[in-house]
Amino acid sequence: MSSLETIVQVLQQGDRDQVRRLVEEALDQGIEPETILKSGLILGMDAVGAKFEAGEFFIPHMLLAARAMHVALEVLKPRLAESGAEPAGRVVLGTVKGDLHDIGKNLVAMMLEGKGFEVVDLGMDAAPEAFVQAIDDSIRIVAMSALLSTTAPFLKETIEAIERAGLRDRVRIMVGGGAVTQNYADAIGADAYGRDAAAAARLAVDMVA
Ligand code: B1M
Repeated sequence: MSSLETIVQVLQQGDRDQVRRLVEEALDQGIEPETILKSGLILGMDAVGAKFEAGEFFIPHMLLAARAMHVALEVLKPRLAESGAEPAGRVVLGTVKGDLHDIGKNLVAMMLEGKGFEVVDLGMDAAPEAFVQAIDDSIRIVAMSALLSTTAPFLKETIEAIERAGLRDRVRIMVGGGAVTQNYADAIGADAYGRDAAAAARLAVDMVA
């Protein structure tokens, strides 16, 4: 089994120490951090999601895998975020109300920081009012993540709250996450849809260019 295939397997078992060791080894072998992320860690999380859907895994399995994923991302963080970029602006980022998935959001934060953005991270379960309150004169972009079909409507509610507060013209709004598509983003009046964290960072750079 290749080292990436082993990461896919061990992440599903939620073994933090093993995952950390395997990610460090993969880096030592010269495997690109983005490859470790996409072909190891994210594939592992997808497998966890598929097993949950099939009734083979339950919430504790997802939590253990998420904890292992957090540890792995800490190892990858310095390598993923190629630093040295000039300050590019400030971004408010959060996972929307009712949604407790933060791994994708954290990845987006890392990639944005790598492009020189300062990220105001509202965490997960961030209410529309929290986004509105975080928008000050320095904020150029509002970025929101939603993983559940039940929480995706809060993307729209947050955009509407920003409109009601008279702030819509001041910021560009980007959305993403498993519950979101380009069509959905267009329908709710977002300015951009990020397919993944790297795309989100590229879009953010374009937005402030
Ligand atoms: Co949940 N969960 N979960 N879960 N969970 C999913 C999302 C699910 C798809 C699993 C499944 O059934 N296949 C399913 C959602 C189905 C749906 O609504 N369509 C689901 C469910 C149903 C639930 C609960 C309702 C289960 C229950 O209680 N019965 C519950 C809801 C809790 C809540 O939020 N209120 C729940 C709970 C949890 C845990 C808390 C146990 C845990 C999260 C822990 C944590 O995040 N700290 C968890 C996990 C781990 C998952 C899976 C297995 C993995 C999520 C993940 O981190 N993926 C997930 C299945 C899956 O996604 N395959 C699942 C890796 C991460 C890198 O991907 O976040 O998609 P992702 O981010 C991607 C892109 O989406 C994008 O960039 C990243 C890649 O570079 N992206 C953006 C994300 N945000 C972006 C923002 C952008 C741009 C791009 O611009 C701003």
